[in-house]
Amino acid sequence: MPLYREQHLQEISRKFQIYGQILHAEACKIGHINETYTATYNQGGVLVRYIHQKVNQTVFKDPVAVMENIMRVTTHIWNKLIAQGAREVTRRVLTVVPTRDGKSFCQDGDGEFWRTFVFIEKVQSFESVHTPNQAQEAGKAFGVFQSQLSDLRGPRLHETILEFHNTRKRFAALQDAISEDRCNRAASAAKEIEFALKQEPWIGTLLDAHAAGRIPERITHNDTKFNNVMLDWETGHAMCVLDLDTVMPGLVLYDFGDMIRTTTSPTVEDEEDLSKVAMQMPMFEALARGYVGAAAGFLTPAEKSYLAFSGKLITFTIGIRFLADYLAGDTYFRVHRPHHNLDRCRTQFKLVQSIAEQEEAMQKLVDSI
Ligand code: GN1
Ligand code: MG
Repeated sequence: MPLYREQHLQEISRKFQIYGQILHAEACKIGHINETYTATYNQGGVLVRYIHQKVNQTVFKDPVAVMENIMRVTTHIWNKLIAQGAREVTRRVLTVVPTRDGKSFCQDGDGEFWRTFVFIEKVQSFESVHTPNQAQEAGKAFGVFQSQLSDLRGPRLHETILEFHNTRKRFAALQDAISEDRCNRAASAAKEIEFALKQEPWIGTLLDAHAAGRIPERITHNDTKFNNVMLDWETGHAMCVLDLDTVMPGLVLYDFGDMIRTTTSPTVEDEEDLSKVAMQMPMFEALARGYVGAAAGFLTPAEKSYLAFSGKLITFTIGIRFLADYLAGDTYFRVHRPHHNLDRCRTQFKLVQSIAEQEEAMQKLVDSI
């Protein structure tokens, strides 16, 4: 990390209620949106780590609302775990470290928002799934998370990104990006554009089911990527889910769909060898068993009937977001190589096809659980 960053981070760190001396910090490369650092402190002679994170305000226009949601959600889960007599609570739910004046975030001289979390030790996350057991743990972790929040009282959580998973809106944004073709990239994505536009007939399925009152709004995570699940080093059990910026009102299907997207193919999100990208039934079975088992207390038959479909829908939705961002010049998702967003889009579309081919069998399996 460049020195000026380290100095800046030292200043930031002093604003939080951390009673140790910062030794060093490393940038964490995971995540396409926020800037994240792992910082090591000497606290009473013991090395203790914290996460410092700068919120991307281009994406999150109202960071105060984001932090209000996060505080309500983490406090609720924390209280629940304590009441259950759970051990290692700070490894089971994210813990926000307050600033010295008791706030959940601070602002630096440039108006940037920073927050700090307790670093969870002896866990790891993965960019792709290696075993059905991991898929099952992911399903269980997000099912438990939704279940823990099913009795959160008080006002509706803030919608921190409006219409986040609204596929019709995302589709319209793609159409705009195609007609603008700001970077003259449409020709290089002609096949992907053609594929995307052909899918229009089914993109509103969940929006319509919700509007007709068939599926309810709940509190959902909305970014249930496998790499947001922390698995214990020793047991392999899911300990905690991360990245709570988009916890807000949503459909459980959006969460399950993103789990299908990120746990059922053995590949990473930007895999370039498309022959490797495929929805694998044993992974899906494990995922569905983990999720349905944990969500059984609240999941309705109508919600269950869309579980397989949700994988196709969310994978498609993220695919068109990558495509639209590619066409617009990579302004939203951080990229690490030329055409990165196009590669990501291709991987998603290959997976959409693979899910579509197996959708019926996937739903049959869900129905049997
Ligand atoms: C972004 O924060 P990160 O990188 O996990 C994005 C998600 C996408 C994901 C695709 C706020 O998540 O919606 O599914 O990239 N988050 C936001 O990898 O847009
Ligand atoms: Mg995220």
